[in-house]
Amino acid sequence: MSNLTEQPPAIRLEKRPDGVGILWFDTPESPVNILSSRFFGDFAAALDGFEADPSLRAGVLASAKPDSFIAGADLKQFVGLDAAQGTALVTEGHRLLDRVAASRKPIVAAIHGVALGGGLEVALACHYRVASEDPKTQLALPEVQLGVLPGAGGTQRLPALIGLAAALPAILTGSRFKARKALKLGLVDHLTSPRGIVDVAARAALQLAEGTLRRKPRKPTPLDRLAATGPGRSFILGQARKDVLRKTRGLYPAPLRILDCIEAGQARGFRAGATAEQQGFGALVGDSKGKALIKLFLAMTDVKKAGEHLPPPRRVSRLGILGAGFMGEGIAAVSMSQNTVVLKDLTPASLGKAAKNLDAGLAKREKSGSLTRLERDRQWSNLVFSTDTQDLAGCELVIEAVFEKLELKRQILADAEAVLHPQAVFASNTSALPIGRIAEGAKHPERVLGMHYFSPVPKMPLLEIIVTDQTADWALSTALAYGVKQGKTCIVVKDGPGFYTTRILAPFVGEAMLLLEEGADIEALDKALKDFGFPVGPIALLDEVGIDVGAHIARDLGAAFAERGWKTSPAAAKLVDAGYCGRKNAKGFYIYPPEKKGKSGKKQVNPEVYGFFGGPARKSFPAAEMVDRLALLMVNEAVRCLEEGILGNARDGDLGAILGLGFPPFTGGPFRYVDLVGAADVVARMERLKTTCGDRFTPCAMLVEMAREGKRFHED
Ligand code: T1G
Repeated sequence: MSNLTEQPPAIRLEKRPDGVGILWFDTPESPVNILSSRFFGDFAAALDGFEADPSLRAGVLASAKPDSFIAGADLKQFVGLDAAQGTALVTEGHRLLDRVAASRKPIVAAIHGVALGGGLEVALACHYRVASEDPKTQLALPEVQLGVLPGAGGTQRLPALIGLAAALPAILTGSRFKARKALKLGLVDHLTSPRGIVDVAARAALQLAEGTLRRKPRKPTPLDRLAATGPGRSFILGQARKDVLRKTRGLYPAPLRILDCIEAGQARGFRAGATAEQQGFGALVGDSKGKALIKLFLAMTDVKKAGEHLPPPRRVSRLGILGAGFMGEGIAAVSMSQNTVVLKDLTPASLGKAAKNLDAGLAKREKSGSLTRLERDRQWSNLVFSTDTQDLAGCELVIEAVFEKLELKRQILADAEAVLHPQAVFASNTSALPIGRIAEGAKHPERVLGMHYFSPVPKMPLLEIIVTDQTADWALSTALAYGVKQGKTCIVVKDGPGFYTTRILAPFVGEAMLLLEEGADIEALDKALKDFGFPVGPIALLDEVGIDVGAHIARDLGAAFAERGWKTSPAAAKLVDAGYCGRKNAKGFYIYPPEKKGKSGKKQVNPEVYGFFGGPARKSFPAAEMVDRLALLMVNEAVRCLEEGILGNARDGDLGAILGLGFPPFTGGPFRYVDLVGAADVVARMERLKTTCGDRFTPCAMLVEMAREGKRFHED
């Protein structure tokens, strides 16, 4: 990385003979344009040149990067900021963009590729926006997902441009808009092809300067008319606030701050809104929750490079998937855009069901405009449905997703090895069976590893890749590269009972069972963990995953870790014997009312299950105790996985727990949580529980050492 003085400016001004000045964004030494503090100086200088030059009548903001406009503010810079520094940074951003907005010479944004966060705010300050009709072009204000808010005018300019009703969900969810949708919303004014976009923008800029082009006013919607009245506006903002509190349980300050900014601007004008934004941004970027979410994003991009030290991956042009059940079908859904997918199962019936669901998924995406008809047909034509193992020939990667039976998986591997090239990778999607045991007897154990996806596969971002001490680096490299291509965040862990994710989830769910045995109430228990920040309570989670799966894992892992005082409630096994598998057979801890208009009604506790936990009489437990008993067991087991080398580093541990198991993202994950509250505090709370609940709350050696020496898992 050369030092700043040697680097070329991040923005340069090109003066065209037609009187248009092109301001080219080109962040040095970065694949994407990012708005760092250095950017401000360069932008101001370029604007000075543009404004001062009488030969220039209009301007265009464009990116010199191949496929991205601007990816927003420099998130790496945010990590070290306190509240005052955060406010100062965005106040300078406001000053710059106010210059753009106030420029007497019209400035047009030429948007090809992503325009995210501050990148979209730069475009919002312009007088006209031209975008390329290309799948790479995506516009969004994703700041809320990072625990902050749009700090460069977005909370004011977006509602002004597309109306309050359309802007609220866009800013409160951070959802991305493709070009056609952006045009429909009035977020951009004109679509064109990527190639000539700068010339099209230049022409528009000159027409604006000559007054021969005006932005077409957006046709107000009924909600816009409602929002145009004081009472209507308060109603809309009030509803939005209720919605945010219901969804976030008040655990995420950013969306509430966003509403404060919008309200201030709507009620007292742009300047008041802008000031609220600058203060709000500072408060959020200085807060531990904002920092944890920004570090989570940086960890997710960082882990993409995890395979750099490995041999080059084999390109996968043909993927085999064994088992067309819910998981197999989901893996096909995230792979069929990449290459040929051979989905194999025993019977045409099970293949037919998967085919129907995959086709319905494609149709839904075409209907939502996220997929063209052409692209839909292309992906469908990549699917091969087969009952013949011979069709696996030529696959560079095969993933099995059949029932969790060791003997069955070994047989499947043997059958596949009979037709696969020795350099083809065989992966198991088992969630707990040790990979080494599946590979016993394999002709080429070096090609065997685990690729543990999470349900539902298209939605869950994590892929846990498990290696045995025999797995070859080329096999790992191939699986890792393919997981990233599927859009997954991949962590690599060592083989062992339950690997990392299932191993830390088992004591968490196991403790919930023990609490029910001690008389805890199902709803109170689930509510306590959701109030702590988990998206789903442990009992509802067990109903979703399957009580049979939970009982299976509890038995296997219980045996593996019994010597450490792991205590397993026999109730789950008894429930399974009595036919309770959870939501999948509508016989579980909750009763789920039938869906109405695609919406599922409020579930009710199934009182029958209390018969397996000492009867209907329940007693209340302090929420904090229930949270500690479950969350601290998960945290302790996570640290133990690092101690034993199952995990390579704390970053992967945090990613795995958040993206795979829903550990509260605003804590940063189990390791950052320990850093946040202090290892000494965690050890003290565990020691207290050990005296009342038993040895399973013995803090692991690494945690005790961290507490003794005041160490942290993360330097930043
Ligand atoms: N800041 C710093 N680095 C960034 C960055 C950013 N905003 N975006 C990307 N990078 C780096 C990334 O770390 C990696 O670096 C390299 O670029 C390639 O990224 C004031 C407050 C743009 C869609 O949330 O979604 O603006 O590892 O591997 O898969 O209101 O990155 O090579 O050293 O991800 O092609 C809002 C975040 C900021 C967008 C590209 N912006 N970025 O994806 O490549 S908040 C975002 C992305 C803000 C203002 C506020 C993606 C991408 P390295 P990559 P990719």
